[in-house]
Amino acid sequence: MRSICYSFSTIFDKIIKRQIPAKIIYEDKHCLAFEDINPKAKIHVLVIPKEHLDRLSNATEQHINLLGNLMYAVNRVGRQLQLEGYRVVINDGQKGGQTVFHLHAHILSGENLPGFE
Ligand code: D5M
Repeated sequence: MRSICYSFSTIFDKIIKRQIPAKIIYEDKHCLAFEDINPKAKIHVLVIPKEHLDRLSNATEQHINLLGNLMYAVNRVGRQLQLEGYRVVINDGQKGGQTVFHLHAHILSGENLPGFE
């Protein structure tokens, strides 16, 4: 049987492999969380799955567990940092503001964030 080996080399894949440094604040079997290098709020953490998926809109049924594990890791980070509230943002695709093509959830907190009304 032929096995196909895809190589993924986004900056986040390199952080997972510890090839470049990051301020890692949380890790479990499926996910990693670290401080965003260019924070948009007092607290700005990125949560990523260890398995590569480039963007949310490319998720299929086979990624349901990955998506659940990602949201659960967001919950764990919120508890670990004792956040009183936070916003979770996922940018999808260039037109959605995504710049790093390894799925990630932004956790923004530490101040009163405006609502959408
Ligand atoms: O968000 C990509 C985010 O990734 C953006 O807020 C900057 C952040 N970033 C880029 N490189 C690094 C490293 N090396 N460490 C930590 N954070 C990083 P997007 O939703 O794709 O626009």
